[in-house]
Amino acid sequence: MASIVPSRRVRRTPFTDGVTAQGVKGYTVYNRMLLATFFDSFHYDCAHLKEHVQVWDVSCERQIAVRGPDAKSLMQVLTPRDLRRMVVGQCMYIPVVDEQGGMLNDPVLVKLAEDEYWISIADSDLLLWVKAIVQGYDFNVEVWEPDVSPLAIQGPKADDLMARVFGEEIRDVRFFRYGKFQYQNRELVIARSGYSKQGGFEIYVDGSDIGMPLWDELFAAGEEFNVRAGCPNLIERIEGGLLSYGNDMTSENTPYECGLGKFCNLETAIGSIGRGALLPQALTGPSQMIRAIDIAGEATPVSDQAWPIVTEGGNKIGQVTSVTRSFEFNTNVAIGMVDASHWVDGTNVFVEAPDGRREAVVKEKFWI
Ligand code: THG
Repeated sequence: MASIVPSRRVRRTPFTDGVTAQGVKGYTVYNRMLLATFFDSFHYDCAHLKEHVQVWDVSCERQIAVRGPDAKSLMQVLTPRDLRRMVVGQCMYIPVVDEQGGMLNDPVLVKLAEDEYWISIADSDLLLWVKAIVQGYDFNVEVWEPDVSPLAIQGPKADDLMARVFGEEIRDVRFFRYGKFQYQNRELVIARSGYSKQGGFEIYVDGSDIGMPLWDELFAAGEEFNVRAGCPNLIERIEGGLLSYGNDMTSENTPYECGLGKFCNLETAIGSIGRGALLPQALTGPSQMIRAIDIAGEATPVSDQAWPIVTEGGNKIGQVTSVTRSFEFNTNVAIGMVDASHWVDGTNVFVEAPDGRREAVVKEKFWI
């Protein structure tokens, strides 16, 4: 495929010079911003991620800042997840749905203060929705996109690298909690989170001006840990079942279909948008659900189209939404949406790949 031509519409990040210098080979666009897709190859990047440590420019995980007396009420209107027990210093993965219960986004919510949050969004224009809800409900809050760019440090050596730069206390940060750490006289929010199953942190870099100095310091300190530039890795995220908004689910899907029912508390999330629409499905369960799909045969190509999942007789019973070759598991790993009739673990199905029909198995557990 041809390259992405630079333009002001496709925003660069505070780390783009660093990403370029590290030899990025592929880009995608996410929240109208550059996001690297690979540096060496998906395979090499994946193997390195599982063994060492990587620095990821995930600036495209833009923040929606919400501050004011009604911030807490606003957030509970925006998500069917019960936020009453969320404390300052905590992060939560929250479904955000429309009035029909359709997924609008699956952000990480960061609670900065009783009256202040960051919504760390996936790839959809959630800022418009939040601003409109604030207007419609007449909430007393400010809503804006701050100059905050997440930098993820992922991999088994992430703690060692981060301790070098931010001190030993970084090791005490618990999963989906954050601490505040000093860097160049600025307080940075650093959470133990990130879009991989290999462990690590996300630094919410507050101010573009400190972006490259921090990037360079991480690479200098990481030399002995074999640090490399990386990015959310297609293989590892499918093996781990990490969902990609726009790929694995859209506003056509409910959180129950996405396996995010555990993040919906309809009994207590009173007043949340979409609650009424979701109630029946909360009782009966969805009619289709996201599943791991193990696809036989030669290495599949990556794809920008959903591949039908069919029965032997050719009836469509689902679709593959993300797929790639896994070298660790020596098979084609995929995420798909599968009808209730075929979603039980171990069900044999067929996938209509571009190069022909393949045997596949539906799995209830992902590979990692
Ligand atoms: N970090 C931050 N912002 C983000 C992402 C992120 N915004 C966009 C996108 N990623 C949002 N989507 C996800 C999807 C999965 C997870 C986080 C954000 C995730 N899931 C864990 C899992 O499934 O194992 C844990 C979820 C939980 O138990 O709460 O981490 O990556 N800042």
